[in-house]
Amino acid sequence: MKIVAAKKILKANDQLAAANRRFFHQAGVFVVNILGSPGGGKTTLIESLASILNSNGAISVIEGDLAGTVDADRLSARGLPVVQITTEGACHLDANMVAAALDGLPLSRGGWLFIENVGNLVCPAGFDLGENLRIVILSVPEGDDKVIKYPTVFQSTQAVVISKVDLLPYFEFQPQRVRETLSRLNPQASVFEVSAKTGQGMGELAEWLIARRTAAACEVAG
Ligand SMILES: Nc1nc2c(ncn2[C@@H]2O[C@H](COP(=O)(O)OP(=O)(O)OP(=O)(O)O)[C@@H](O)[C@H]2O)c(=O)[nH]1
Ligand SMILES: [Mg+2]
Repeated sequence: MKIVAAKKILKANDQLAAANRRFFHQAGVFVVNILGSPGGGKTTLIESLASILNSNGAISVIEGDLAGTVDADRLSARGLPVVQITTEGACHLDANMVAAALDGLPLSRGGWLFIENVGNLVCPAGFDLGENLRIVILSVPEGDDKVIKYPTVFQSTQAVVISKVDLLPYFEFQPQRVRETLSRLNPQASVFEVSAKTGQGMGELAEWLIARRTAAACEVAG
């Protein structure tokens, strides 16, 4: 019987992710991997960020879904260059899929690549795609206990975006609980409270992304 250890698969993924990272660096593109549950607001966040960041570099998108092209069609209708990866059942993107999607995707020096991962709070956590940073979205209707229940993904991220805060009056979600749990689990992570519907907090998130991109460019130059 042949047994392939998960560790080996992850090691192979890490090598491909490193190659992606070199490619992105040479192309001068800043890459953001967006994780979160199904329906948490990933595509809506990309739409909102695209309208705020468009004067700060061109934006391209890779969309990951099990099936269909709904999200890619949405973003394409807004004029964004987008490639859809249909994973055909796989619950996460991997570095190999991203490398394949890059063929034919226009990328601009000084621009952004947003990767919308498959909606899932578990599987995507262990797969580096070669991104500069990760964002995990936690929407208000999901509940403020998700950081406790799904620690791996929240440990792996540079920022947690509490989304749909316009719905806070209707749910027993306390952002402070998320902040407290994160302060023990991943104290380095930045936390944002946003509503892509009303625009609340979106400017702050965009400013943070721009600052992270500038810091990454300085690190390379230094
Ligand atoms: N009230 C409110 N609704 C939102 C907000 N952001 C997204 N939504 C709604 O939440 C639903 C899901 O949003 P999407 O952006 O499609 O979520 P997603 O994470 O991309 O979903 P999948 O790709 O299917 O995993 C849609 O009906 C959105 O209109 C928000 O800030 N406030
Ligand atoms: Mg989506």
